[in-house]
Amino acid sequence: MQTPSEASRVLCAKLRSKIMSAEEAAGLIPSGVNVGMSGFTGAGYPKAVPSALAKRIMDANLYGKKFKIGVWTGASTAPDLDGALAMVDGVEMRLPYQSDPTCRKRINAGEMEYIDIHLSHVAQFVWSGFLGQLDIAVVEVSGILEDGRLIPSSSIGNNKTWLDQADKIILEVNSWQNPALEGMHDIYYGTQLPPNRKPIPLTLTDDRIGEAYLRCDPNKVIAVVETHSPDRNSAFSAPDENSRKIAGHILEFFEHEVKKGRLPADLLPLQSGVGNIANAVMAGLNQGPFENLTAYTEVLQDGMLEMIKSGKLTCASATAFSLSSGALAELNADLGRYKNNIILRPQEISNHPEIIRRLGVIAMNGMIEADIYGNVNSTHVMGTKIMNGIGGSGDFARNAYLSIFMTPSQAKGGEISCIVPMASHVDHTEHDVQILVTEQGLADLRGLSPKQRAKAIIEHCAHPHFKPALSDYYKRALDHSPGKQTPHLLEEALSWHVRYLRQGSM
Ligand code: 0RQ
Repeated sequence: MQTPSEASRVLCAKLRSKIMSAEEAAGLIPSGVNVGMSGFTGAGYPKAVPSALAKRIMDANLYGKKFKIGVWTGASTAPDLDGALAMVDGVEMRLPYQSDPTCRKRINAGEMEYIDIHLSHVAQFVWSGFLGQLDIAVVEVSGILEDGRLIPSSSIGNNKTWLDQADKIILEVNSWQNPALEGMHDIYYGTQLPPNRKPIPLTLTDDRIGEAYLRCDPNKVIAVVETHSPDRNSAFSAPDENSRKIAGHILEFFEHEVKKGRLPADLLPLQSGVGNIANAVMAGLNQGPFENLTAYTEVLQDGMLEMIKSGKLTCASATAFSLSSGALAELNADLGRYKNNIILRPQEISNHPEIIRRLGVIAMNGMIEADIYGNVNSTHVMGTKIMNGIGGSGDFARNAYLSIFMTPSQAKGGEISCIVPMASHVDHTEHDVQILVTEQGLADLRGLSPKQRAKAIIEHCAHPHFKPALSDYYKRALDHSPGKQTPHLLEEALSWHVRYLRQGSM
């Protein structure tokens, strides 16, 4: 046990008595358990216990002992969690999302099991027992109140569920996190399982429907670890030519929809995926004509912060931050001001289908490839290798008012066409994809049949280098396909991928 420092943020006497080192806390996690860790896109993940556990696993391995755990999180974490545990081959099962290079390598080598789950599904899967027992929660918080309630950190993710469902709890109290985070969160405790489920009373992006603190049974807490470490930064490059063109097509489309009366002048709540293209769209909106915008999304990136600063975005609801070091420093320097505009919620609420449908969210997400009919692959390179995971893209795409997917038209220096005859893996079916955008243009697929979609996608989205071959495939499919609803030449449909795997070019 350790004595708390004078500036300790652990104000609850019962929990103060459980303060110990990360190594001691890691010693309480045995092999074979399922551990629910905090963390979402590099924000609010535990900074000390996972690394200490990785060290312990490495020591066990040296003595020839197998030591593996199940790791459940909100979404992606950081090298000192996913990276450290994957490095020592300490993860038996990973869910529901990762973006770590070492983790990805293990998964694609068949050394780590991975379940890629819609982020809104995770909590209810655990409440319902679909994933087995959650043994231990390891959750970062930014403080503990005298009565034992927890001040959440820079992400909420699945923390409410982990604290509620786990048999035992380890808390990391990170004094690096800004104390002004207190009051920014909205934790809704009204969710029920069917048949007792009630409507979620959230009708506007900035509605607060819950509490500012996480509840926690102090009797379940087996360790409290004090840390002082920054969140992982998400580096962003300045928008490149392609990202700017994609953003331009989307802005033009919004203006057209407003003119047609299909979108209000202040648009509808925006959801934006992670990555440079998403950030470029936000940068475009920040320069554009739209005012009084709101965001109902899962991660808050640099672009959205800029829009809050400029006054274009009046409210952003999310479950986590995902900021570059510069933006993070800026946020922390003035968090009190941003607090009026930002609400962090549990991911089962930030990504809830009922709310996304009710608010009429405009969903904008990245993709790996789309086929000529608009089926989208967000997760698997060449159909078999995982990149990251579906994340929240499916929660938003299926339930959005407008579902937009975007990508440069080519990858790997032009060797790969991101528009292919048949998607090598499908995360979002043609039914969930309304608008496709590349730097070449935008295909509005609403109200089009599969054959009409194919023509629009090839014409507006394909790169000129691949357009003739795609048109030729489609024409021959139209002539020779046994069914004319969604024409394909099955023996040829995936030949582009096979060619790339064999020759390094599609
Ligand atoms: O590879 O890293 O080796 O250079 O894929 O591609 O163009 O940098 O795009 O960073 O926006 O990521 C779909 C992966 C796009 C992301 C995906 C290669 C390319 C590069 C990355 P390198 P870019 P982005 C909310 C929503 C699912 C989760 C989601 C994603 C790398 O958007 O993970 O939407 N989405 N969540 O070279 C082979 C192709 C390729 C390709 C690109 N057709 N074939 N490789 N690449 N296209 C957030 C959360 O859920 C938390």
